[in-house]
Amino acid sequence: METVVSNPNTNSQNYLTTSSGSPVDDNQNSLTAGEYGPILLSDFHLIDKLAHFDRERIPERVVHAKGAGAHGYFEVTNDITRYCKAKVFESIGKKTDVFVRFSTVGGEKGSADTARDPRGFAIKFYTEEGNWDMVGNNTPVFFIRDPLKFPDFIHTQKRHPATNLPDADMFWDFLSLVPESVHQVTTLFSNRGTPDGYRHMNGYSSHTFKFVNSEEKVFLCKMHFKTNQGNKSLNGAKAKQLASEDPDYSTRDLYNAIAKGNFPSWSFYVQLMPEEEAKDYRFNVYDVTKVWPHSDYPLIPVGQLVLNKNPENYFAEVEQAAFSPAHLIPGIEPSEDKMLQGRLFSYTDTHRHRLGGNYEQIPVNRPRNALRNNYLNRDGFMSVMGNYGGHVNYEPNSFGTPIQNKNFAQSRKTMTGLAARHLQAHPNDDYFQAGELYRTIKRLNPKNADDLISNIVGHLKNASKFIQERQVQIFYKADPEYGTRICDGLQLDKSVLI
Ligand code: HDE
Repeated sequence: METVVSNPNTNSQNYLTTSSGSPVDDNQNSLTAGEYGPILLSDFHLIDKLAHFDRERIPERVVHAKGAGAHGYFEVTNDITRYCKAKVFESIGKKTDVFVRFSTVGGEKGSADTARDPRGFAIKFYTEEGNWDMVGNNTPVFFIRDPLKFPDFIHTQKRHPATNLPDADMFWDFLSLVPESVHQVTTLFSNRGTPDGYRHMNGYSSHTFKFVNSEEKVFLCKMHFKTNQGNKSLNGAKAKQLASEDPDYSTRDLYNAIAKGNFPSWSFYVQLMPEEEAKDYRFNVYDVTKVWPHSDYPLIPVGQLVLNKNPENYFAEVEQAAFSPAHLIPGIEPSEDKMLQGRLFSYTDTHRHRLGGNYEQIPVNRPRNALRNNYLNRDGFMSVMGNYGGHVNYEPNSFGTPIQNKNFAQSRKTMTGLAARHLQAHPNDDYFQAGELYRTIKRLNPKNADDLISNIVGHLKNASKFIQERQVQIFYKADPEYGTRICDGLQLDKSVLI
């Protein structure tokens, strides 16, 4: 469990100072009236130190609280300029700085890295057209397809309001009432649900985005980052063992690999669909519970993502990193995916709560390769970059400040429809890809299908019987054999399957 850490002394001055910069004569003994007397208010150093300590914690991320991060670069290896005009893809060999944060989802900041959970896979590309954040997971799909369900779903994966304990009833009650979750549930309980650290897993945009080329043609796009280290998973027993023996397993593995010069990398591919093909495709291509078959939309290589530098300070760079799917650049746009639309609001909202309104001035979040010319958002807590000096703070104005440029307009699309709370109902759609996934896992390695069944049974058995029965029916609809095996594992009466 050794961690390789460099600990440079960055302080050129050889004496300690207060936070206002004046020399400290004694950092061991408080200033008191007499040897046994009370402490004096004039001990600024003590008061400053305690007061700062009292404020050391910021709100942890409501999801994805436990994570690790690293710096690196993205390099273009294939020309995709006919699909996307974003400058980050401009020429083969072009390199762009990145910062990546990996995470688990449900656990708190101190929770175990090896929990059965999706893993976050968030990349900040510091492009010259501003920061582009690809905020994905290690799974190509998600549990739900409407953002209105997200807080409820997350509540069920966390702690019970009364007991403050994870609760199998809550966990499965929600999932069994929301059958669209079964594809992701199948992924989660397969061995991919407990990856062997962060280096041995893929990353996916999961959502459909839009790539736009210089002629304003739109290609719907799903992004894949395939690990060059090979996919490796832990089996359920090993993951549980590590959770107690080395709860920071993935964090340590990533840090040590980079510290030893063993830089992890991922190959970036896209699946592209001309936008006009979407309406006649056999399922809703904006539905984040679905993958696009590679036989219809093959993977197109784009480049390499390499992580080659550990953070120097965890809090400054990893804890304060603020990713958002709304941080996009010309040529990369959100699609109509409802989940993605909800996310466009939620992330920057959480940053304002967690880090403050000027979160994008924090060095890790600054658009460091682009000119940040927004002199309209001024003031607020922690405006630490000069606040645009004497620039006027409105536009239009008569003083020659930077102005809008219509060349950067997003692609256009006609939208019509009834404003209503539309049910995204697609008959049978909830089940068929989950069934396909079960059959693929079994075809590739029957042992992995056995693990999937025992992982589900081992968890679902803790829920109430009526919930087990409802959930088994969902697995059965995905694939009769899949449902029957879980039914048998739980020793339920097979009549529930009819
Ligand atoms: Fe997130 N998610 N999410 N999410 N998510 C957050 O933002 C949210 C979703 C993902 O390393 C939060 O900065 C909503 C899908 C990652 O800092 C929050 C919905 C996918 C990270 C939030 C989703 C993700 C987050 C918490 C449904 C994969 C960690 C802290 C509409 C495609 C980023 C934060 C990091 C973090 C909201 C669903 C990935 C609260 C509302 C789907 C990798 O804003």
